[in-house]
Amino acid sequence: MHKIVLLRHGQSLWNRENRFTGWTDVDLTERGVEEARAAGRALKAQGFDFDLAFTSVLKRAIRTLWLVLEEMDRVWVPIHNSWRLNERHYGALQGLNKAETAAKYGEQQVFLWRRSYDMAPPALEPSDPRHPGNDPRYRALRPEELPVTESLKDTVARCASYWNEAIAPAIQAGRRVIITAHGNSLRALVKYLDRLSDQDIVGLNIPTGIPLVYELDQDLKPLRHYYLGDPETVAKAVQAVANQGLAR
Ligand code: DG2
Repeated sequence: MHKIVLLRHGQSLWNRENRFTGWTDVDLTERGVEEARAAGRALKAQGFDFDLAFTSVLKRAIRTLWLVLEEMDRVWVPIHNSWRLNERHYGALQGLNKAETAAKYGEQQVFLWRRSYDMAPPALEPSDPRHPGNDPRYRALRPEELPVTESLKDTVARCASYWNEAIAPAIQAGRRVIITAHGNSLRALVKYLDRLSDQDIVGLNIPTGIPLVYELDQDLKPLRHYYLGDPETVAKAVQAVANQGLAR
């Protein structure tokens, strides 16, 4: 049996401001830093240990991982960064406040943009300064690999290919793995691992900073999963994520 840990980064500056973030590289808030440290302490207290870590190329997930490893006295654990674990690209919505967007376009439209499986938000224009082609960290990517918007389906495709090429072989070789990533790149991984239907993934929300443990059989099929946290606190945090798209 293999055990892996999935962790959404701690609260980011734009989580606090309730803005669509996507590939925007915002840092953690003080609360986010504390969430990450608390996750590290909880993992250590529960006897978890890691040989290898995977994360995105966005600093909110990277810093969360650093803080977890620091709390566990494991800063030497090798880290693999990949853009394929980045948050879903939120296209032209990036930077907009979710509640204001719901007030303007309707809660149903925002719900579809946030949670429908195959609908992508409006794309960035090629001339938009936010275009990933302007960011040096993506220089090695082919132009056709650079998203200007993504549906969750697009995110599943890149996360699943990274899982199969990099993460699954490491787990099968006996490495104990932690993955720190984002609300939607983790929803994508969960959809892929649990073979959730396109309908069932719509209702899944992942809170910041609470470790999600997956137990996998020898073929990496999930046996069970659970959050490392008080169930009532987890349920409230999950509901708060769902509510971010309400006009208020
Ligand atoms: C959030 C997720 O991503 O947003 O891009 O706004 O996990 O990096 O904070 P994260 C964003 P929702 O899909 O929950 O609106």
